[in-house]
Amino acid sequence: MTNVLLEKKGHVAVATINRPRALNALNSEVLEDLNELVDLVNADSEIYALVLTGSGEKAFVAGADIGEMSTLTQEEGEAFGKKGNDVFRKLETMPIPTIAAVNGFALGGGCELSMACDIRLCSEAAVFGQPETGLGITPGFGGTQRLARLIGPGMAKQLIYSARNIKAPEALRVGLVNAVYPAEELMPAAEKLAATIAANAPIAVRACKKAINEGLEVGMDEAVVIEEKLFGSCFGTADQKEGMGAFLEKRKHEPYQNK
Ligand code: CO8
Repeated sequence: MTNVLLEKKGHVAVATINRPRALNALNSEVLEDLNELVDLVNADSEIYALVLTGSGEKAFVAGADIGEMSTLTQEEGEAFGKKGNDVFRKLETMPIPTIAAVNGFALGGGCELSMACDIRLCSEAAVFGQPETGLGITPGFGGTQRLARLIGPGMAKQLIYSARNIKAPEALRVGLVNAVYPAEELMPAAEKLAATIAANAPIAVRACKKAINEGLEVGMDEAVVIEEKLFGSCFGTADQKEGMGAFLEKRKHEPYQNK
């Protein structure tokens, strides 16, 4: 995995997309490394939350690699879109929570990558956008779908049709990011949030992610049943017993054991 760096800090993993000479643009190799990253993190039961960022001062990810895409045939274009979609869907459905720390340009595939994470925080220098129609293509790594779900179809259509980039304050206003930080405060804030999440009962946190993600795909009658089952499953865990026991005994709970 040469294009993605992985560091563990307690129960938090920090992954950095590391192709700074091309502003971390997503070529096939980077997509393969992202795929491997998800496998590695999923296989490590000690990791409870993941922060994803980009290397360098300028970019989170400046998009899919335009050089690699420029000569694709129709079939190859569809296959490249599927390759990205498969990786992003795998990231989106990872059991643990994911936070995108957007430290600069998040354009095209970069904006799409951030949207495949659960939470987006960004620096004041961040720029988001789906510039694809200006390049003669549609967003191809889930942008038409996730942007519309995140910020509503009206604003998503405006941004995608116009190919207009937006800066951090506007991204905050439209609900694309949860918070904006000065550049030097972004990673500490993202890691602090990840550590806060990681200190809660991991099985319960994972159940919440599953309930929200799966519930959003179905009608409310089915959605509440998804929640009921996951809620019920928590009562089979040692962490639930410790968490509620500690409350009733008026003491701080022991660190959760992920069981
Ligand atoms: N792909 C390949 N190389 C890139 C990309 C990219 N997306 N973005 C930047 N680079 C490279 C530049 O070519 C340059 O390389 P070099 O030094 O060898 O010339 C290097 O990174 C630095 O970039 P700039 O010199 O352009 O830096 P600036 O600070 O002047 O500009 C920008 C920064 C504004 C981010 C500018 O680089 C830019 O506009 N980049 C392209 C942004 C873009 O349009 N992204 C969307 C791409 S399309 C997409 O993501 C579709 C996703 C779905 C695909 C589905 C396919 C089927």
